[in-house]
Amino acid sequence: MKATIRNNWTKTEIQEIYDLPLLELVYRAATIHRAYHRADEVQVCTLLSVKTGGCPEDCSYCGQAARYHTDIKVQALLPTETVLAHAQKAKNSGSTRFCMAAAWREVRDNRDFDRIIDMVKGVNDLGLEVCCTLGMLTEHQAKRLQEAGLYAYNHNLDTSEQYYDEIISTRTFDNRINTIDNVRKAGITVCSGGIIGLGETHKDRISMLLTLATMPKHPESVPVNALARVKGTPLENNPKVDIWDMVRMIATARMVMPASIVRLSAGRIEMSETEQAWCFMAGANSIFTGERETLLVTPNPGVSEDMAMFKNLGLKPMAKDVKEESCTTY
Ligand code: SAM
Ligand code: DTB
Ligand code: SF4
Repeated sequence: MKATIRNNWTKTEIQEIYDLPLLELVYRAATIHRAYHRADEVQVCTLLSVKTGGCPEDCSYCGQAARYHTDIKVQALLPTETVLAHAQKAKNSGSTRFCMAAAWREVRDNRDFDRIIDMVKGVNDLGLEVCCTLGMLTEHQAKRLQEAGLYAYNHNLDTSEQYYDEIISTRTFDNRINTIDNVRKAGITVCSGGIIGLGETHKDRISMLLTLATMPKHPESVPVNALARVKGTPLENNPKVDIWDMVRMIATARMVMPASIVRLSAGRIEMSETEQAWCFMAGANSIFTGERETLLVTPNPGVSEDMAMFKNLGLKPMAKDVKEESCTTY
C-alpha cells in the first residue's frame, strides 16, 4: 500500500490519525513506512556544536540562551580543521550525514560565515551529506551555502503557530517560515520539525504537523524532539515526555509525510532500548549521534551503545546513496 504524497491535509484528518487507538496507529504508520523506506535502515546523523552558548534568543527550552543561567560552557566558533577532524571521525564510524549547529539568532555576513562556508566545502569533500543549523538566513546567504555544497538546512518550527509566543518572544513563527522558504528557493533540502513536552496541547502538536504537511513540498527530514530539560531554563521542571506521546507524534508524522526521513531526535538518553524500538516501529528512521555522548549541550547515547541497539533490533545504518534514492520518490 503506497499512499500518495499529499500537501492538502486538513486539521480534522490529521487529528483523526493522531487520535487512532495507539496500536492501530503504529500498525498503519509501520505499513506506510515499509512502502516508502527500507524499514531495517536508520540514517545516522552526527551533530556537532560548532558555536556553543551565548545566544541572544529566549527560546525557553534552550540551554544555550545567554539570558538563562545554565551550566554550559560558551565556545566561540571552532576552527575549521577541528570541525573537519570531527567530520572525518563521524564518517569513519558509519555516519552519512554531518550537521553543524551554531547558537546564533541569525547568520551575519561576516568572517564567521566565511568560515562556515569553508567548513561546508570541507565536509562535502569528505563525501558526507552536509547539514547546518545556524538560525535565520536570507535568500542570498542560503544561496552561498548551497553553492558551497550544503545538502540540508535544519530550521525547526518547534511548536504550533498558536503556542509560539509562549515559548519564544524574540522572533515569530513567520520568521521561521520565511527562512524555510529561503532555504527552498536556494535548492537546499529542508529539515524541519519540532519539540514535544513544552507544555503544548495535543491540538498544538497537530497544528505543527499540519503546517509541515501542507508545505508545497514536505521537509525531506522531520526531527521530532522530546524536550531535553536543561537546568536553569524556564522549562527545567516540565514533566518528562510520555513515551506514547512520542510514538504517537512520530507515527502521525510518518503517515502525513510518508517519504520524509523522520528523526528520533532529542530525548533518547531518557528512553530505554524498548522505547526507542517503538519509535522505529512507528516510522522513525534516523537518529542523531554526537561524539563524547552529547547532542549539543545535553547527554545522548554513545555511538557504540547505538550500534549495539541496532544489532539487537536488526537495524543497520543507512547508506548515503540509498537515502538519496528514497528522497527522490517525490
Ligand atoms: N540556533 C539555531 C535555531 O534555533 O534554529 C540552531 C540551533 S538550535 C539548538 C536547533 C534546534 O534544537 C531548535 O530549533 C530546537 O528544536 C532544538 N532544541 C534546542 N534545545 C532543545 C532542548 N532542550 N530539547 C529539545 N530540543 C531542543
Ligand atoms: C534538532 O531538531 N535537534 C537537534 C538538531 N536539530 C540541531 C538539537 C537537539 C538539541 C537538544 C538539546 C541540546 O543538547 O542542546
Ligand atoms: Fe539560540 Fe537556537 Fe537555542 Fe533558540 S534554540 S536560544 S535560537 S541556540
